[in-house]
Amino acid sequence: MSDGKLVILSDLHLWGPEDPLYRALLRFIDDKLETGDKFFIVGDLFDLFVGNKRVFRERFHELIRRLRGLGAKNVEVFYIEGNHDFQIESLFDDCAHVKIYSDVIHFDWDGRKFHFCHGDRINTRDLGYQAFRLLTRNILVQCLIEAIPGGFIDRVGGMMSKASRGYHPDPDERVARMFRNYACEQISGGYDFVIMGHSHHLDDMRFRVGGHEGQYVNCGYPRKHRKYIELRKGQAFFEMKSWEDLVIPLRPVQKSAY
Ligand SMILES: [Mn+2]
Repeated sequence: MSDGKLVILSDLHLWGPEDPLYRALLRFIDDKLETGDKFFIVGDLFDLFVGNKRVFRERFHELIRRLRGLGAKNVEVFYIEGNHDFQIESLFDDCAHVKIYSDVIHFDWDGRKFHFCHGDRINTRDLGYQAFRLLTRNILVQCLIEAIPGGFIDRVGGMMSKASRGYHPDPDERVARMFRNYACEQISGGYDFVIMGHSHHLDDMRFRVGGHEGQYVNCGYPRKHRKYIELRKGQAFFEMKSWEDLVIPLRPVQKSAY
């Protein structure tokens, strides 16, 4: 019997039902999540899911059904949109147990303070991306995304996603440092835990600021690192756990895409 735990995943970049990681995630949801758990998806669950479009709903219907079904198990789902999956809030409109966030989650649990965000706003030097984010989160463009046929978004987004894979071959140290600095700032501001994704850099660090110790975790790129993050009630820090049944051959095309 579980007291309820926090389970964290991000950056799966699922590309479809044939993706072995997709099958593994369905098993993960069935096996690892128990009554009272809170399941946090910290962005980029999908390699492409923009707008609540039928083409994406159909492609990922089994996963959507699983997430919807978690309500019956009393598992809450907190979904932070990433830069590959956004404007999806209406997908779970009718599910009280699934909450979608477009930016940061400030969360209190078991007497501790948590700061969750995908992390795509941290690298402010990536001006191209910051402009893209500003553009896509603009109300006019949002209306446009509503109106554009899903098939078109799928084609253009699919091409952009492939291009970004070549563009960011590997997570770089400089970006990892920016994320750690950001986490440290949040911890000095009073947070006990900072949880992010996006950088694809597996991280587990503790910062002590003026007698207050906090932890920064990032589950990296599960396709490569095969980790997820968990915190049980009463546990002092998050634990990086191995995703035992996740054996996925890394193909060049799946290399990395923030
Ligand atoms: Mn990302």
